[in-house]
Amino acid sequence: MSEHDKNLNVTRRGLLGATATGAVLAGTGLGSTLMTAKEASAAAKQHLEPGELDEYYGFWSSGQTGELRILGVPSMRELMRVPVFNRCSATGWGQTNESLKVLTEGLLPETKEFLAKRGMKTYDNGDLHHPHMSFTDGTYDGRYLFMNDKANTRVARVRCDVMKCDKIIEIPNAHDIHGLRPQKYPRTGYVFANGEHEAPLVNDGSVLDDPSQYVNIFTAIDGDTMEIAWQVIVSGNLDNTDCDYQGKYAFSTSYNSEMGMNLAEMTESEMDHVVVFNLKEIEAGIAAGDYQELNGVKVVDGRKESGKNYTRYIPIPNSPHGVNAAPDKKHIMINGKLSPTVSVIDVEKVDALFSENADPRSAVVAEPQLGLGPLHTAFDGKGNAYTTLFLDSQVVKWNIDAAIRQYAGEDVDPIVDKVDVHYQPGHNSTSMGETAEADGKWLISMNKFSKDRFLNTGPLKPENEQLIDISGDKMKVVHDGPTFAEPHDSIIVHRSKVNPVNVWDRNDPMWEDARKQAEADGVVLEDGADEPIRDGNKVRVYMTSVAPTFSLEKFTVKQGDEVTIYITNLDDVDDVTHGFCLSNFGIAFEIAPQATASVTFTADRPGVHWFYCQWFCHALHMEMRGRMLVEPQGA
Ligand code: RUQ
Ligand code: CUA
Repeated sequence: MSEHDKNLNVTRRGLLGATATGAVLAGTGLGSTLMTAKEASAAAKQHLEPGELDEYYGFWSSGQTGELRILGVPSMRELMRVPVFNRCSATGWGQTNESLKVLTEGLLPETKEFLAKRGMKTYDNGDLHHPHMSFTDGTYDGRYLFMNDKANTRVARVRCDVMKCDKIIEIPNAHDIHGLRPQKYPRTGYVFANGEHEAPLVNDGSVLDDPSQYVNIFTAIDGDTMEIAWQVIVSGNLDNTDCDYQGKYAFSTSYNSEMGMNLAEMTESEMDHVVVFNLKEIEAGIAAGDYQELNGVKVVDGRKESGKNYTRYIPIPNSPHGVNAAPDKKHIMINGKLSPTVSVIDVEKVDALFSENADPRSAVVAEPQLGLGPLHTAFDGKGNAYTTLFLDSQVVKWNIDAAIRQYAGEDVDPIVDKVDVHYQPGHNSTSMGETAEADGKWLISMNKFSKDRFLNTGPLKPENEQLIDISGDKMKVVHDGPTFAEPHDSIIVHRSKVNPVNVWDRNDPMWEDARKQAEADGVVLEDGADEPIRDGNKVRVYMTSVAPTFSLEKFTVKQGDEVTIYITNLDDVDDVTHGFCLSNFGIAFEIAPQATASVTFTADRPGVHWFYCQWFCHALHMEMRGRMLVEPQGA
């Protein structure tokens, strides 16, 4: 750390107070520091020459933007945006029939009804916090990515072969899905999802101010079918979650064990808790019929007073937030947030919690004091943990074994190193760090504020994700990366685990409905049809595309017709994606090589309307266009 950095650090701490606002103010106006020679040489490892490929895929959530992002690590180049809960102008996500099917089929009937009254088919916003890959035997298997939507209580899945979302489900009974993790062992299996906000179990408007009728719901989803396996009612709210490497337990933090309804009530007690879910007991309870059925889901009672072995509650100071399983397959870190500590749970001591009169704290084997505002912890696979300190604007590296020995009474300091980050970090992630194959090369600190780190963009500023080289004893910040809302969480996956295709398989289930409709119309999607097919006031137009032409240069429909346009992209060359944009109809979407995509709309504007290709595909891309004639009503 340079002298200048040290001073900044002191200033920031001095001004801090114990509030986020204090820290925010303290960060304002701090100038960027020049890179030292040492830092510059570390940065050289991070820099890739043009054409060089990254060693890792980074899968990023985008918070309130609602999409998934793919970055290359360590270059931090943004490679792709995968729309999930949001609407996307470029790909037509939220508009094509194929995407609308994904976005609507998993909604609850009452939600569909509620949205229909507002003239909507689905939500068009989301709050995507936590993207995580499916596991087999404790490491990533490259099948799926799962992610939550806090805004509208949904869970989505993205297929890693095509990097498109193929399932979205709304979670009944729960409210506002926050923490989410896939089962690590033997495989995923379950995807665990926390409902963060407590609500009356029967939420029909008759209860407001009786907290005793409020509950929180933990959900296990079957990651293969994307159906809900079971739910558990818990005491207190639920924040983040993770699970062990044994396939026995899941752990969820609760910052509102008080079940308070406002800030003062929520932060009242010094101790909150982490809920331990006993998967075998829950499965056995369901098999034995010990559940109530709510909105078609089997729900067991795991509240403190239930007297059941479905859950245990381990007291943790104070409004704990992140939960992170260490790659040693033994330790689970519970990040204290308002407490300067991380509580370390030994999974081998969890079995004993389910025996009678067990001390619920007996599974805690360390609780190191790390600094102010510990939120999330990542790992290097070499016995060290890296915890973000929101209030201190630092990442602290600490040794797990030393922390355990200190807790047992030995005079050791577990803290190995601290580095300033800019500013106020939330999540962090390390290369392969949430798997048993953590490799200790890179750490991303996802910072909630960038302040002065970039050119000023006005009152709304980007966030800042920083890349930190953790291969040595000392951490080195080697890259600042501005991100639009927001680098909430990420995972860093070695590229050997991920193997996307270059062109779609013509048999892909994504456009199953189009295939069936074409069959019924006696059309082969790959051939298209010379004329629109009329079926009452429904008209279906089948087109193909080969750069730089659509198979139809014009077609005619009548005003008021419900028109569906199917386009099959016959190009099977890497990267020749076409687009279909129907101007002044608000219609635009992507058709990647060998894909079929479709859209349905009402032809309510008479006249000639050009459709054109909106993804640059060819030297004659501008000429890749055609006309739709809408004959006026009565003509
Ligand atoms: S939570 S900043 Cu939404 Cu991931 Cu910890
Ligand atoms: Cu096809 Cu541009």
